[in-house]
Amino acid sequence: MKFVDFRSDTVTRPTAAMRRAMAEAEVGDDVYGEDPTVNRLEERAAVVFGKEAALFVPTGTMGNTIGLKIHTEHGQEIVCEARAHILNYELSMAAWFAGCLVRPIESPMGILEWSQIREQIRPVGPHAAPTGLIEIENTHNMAGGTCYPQNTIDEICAGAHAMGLPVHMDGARIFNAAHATGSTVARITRDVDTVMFCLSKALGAPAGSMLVGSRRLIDKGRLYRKRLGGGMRQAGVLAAAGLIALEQMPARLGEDHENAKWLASEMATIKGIAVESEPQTNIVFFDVTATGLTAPEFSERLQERGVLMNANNARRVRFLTHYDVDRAACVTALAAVRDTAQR
Ligand code: TLP
Repeated sequence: MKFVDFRSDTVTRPTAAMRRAMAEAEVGDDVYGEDPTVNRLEERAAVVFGKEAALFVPTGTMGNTIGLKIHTEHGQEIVCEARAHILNYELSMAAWFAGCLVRPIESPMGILEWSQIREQIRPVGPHAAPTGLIEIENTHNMAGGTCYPQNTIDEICAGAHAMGLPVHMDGARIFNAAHATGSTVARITRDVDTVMFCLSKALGAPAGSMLVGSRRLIDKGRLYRKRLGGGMRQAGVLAAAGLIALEQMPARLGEDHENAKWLASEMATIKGIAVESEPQTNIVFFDVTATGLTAPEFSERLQERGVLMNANNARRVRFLTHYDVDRAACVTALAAVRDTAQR
């Protein structure tokens, strides 16, 4: 059976242009700093984000792991939203590598306000662990691809910096945020100290993420990348695809957002399906409880109809749009969801 795959935007396969660039990539040993394609990708990422330097890492998880580590000391706290990827989907790496405790704050749309964060910053004293870092996720995956308003980011950064605290952004899908808010990634991240973004999600590269920030922090991060086993040698074959992801793919994200909106709005008319919120970008959650099925059962039945969407818990199913699922794939998915809900 041929499947249409809405499980994640991580499932995209490299485009023909990416495969060509990979085959032709000029390479060297990146641990010696001698891979010209990796160097070009790092320079371009820094320019695109308006920051001093960037570091190519194999995964978003490694980018966040290094990002958290370079700002903190063991025994500190990291403030983030309760459904943050760093807290729930990275095998407790904040504790494992940075030696920090995460202080989560619940927010229905995944977006934190400075006032909420301010309340969770622990006073220095003999009892509380000191806060070492503020982390925000943009777009917020588990809240359904929601975007931070610019003034909220600016307020968080201003408030944090006034207290001597750095801000790290998990911007795995920051280009989706830029597209949806009509902004640029440079403006969105102007005041954050570091940002991690993924080449391998909506931008379609086969692998790779970037950590971007000041030269001092990125130089420090490079050593942690090596410690974590992320010194990849002739990584230019991957960076070549990453360059295409960075330069060419952001322009087409509107198509994914339109497809997500279309599919979500059509699904909302199906009895038993409760779409959680109108999509801002390419991530949608829907509750299937009223169909009488659990989310894993619903997901399994979709699979029998050639459609892949994963259950996130007992009640909610997630789908993501990306360049490997066009409108025709959305039509197929809609029919499968309708059929499954109505049986
Ligand atoms: N997200 C994956 C899964 O891990 C859930 C997905 O399918 O959405 N930050 C955010 C916001 C992410 O969504 C992800 C991956 C990461 C970091 C980690 O990136 P990778 O998978 O490259 O380590």
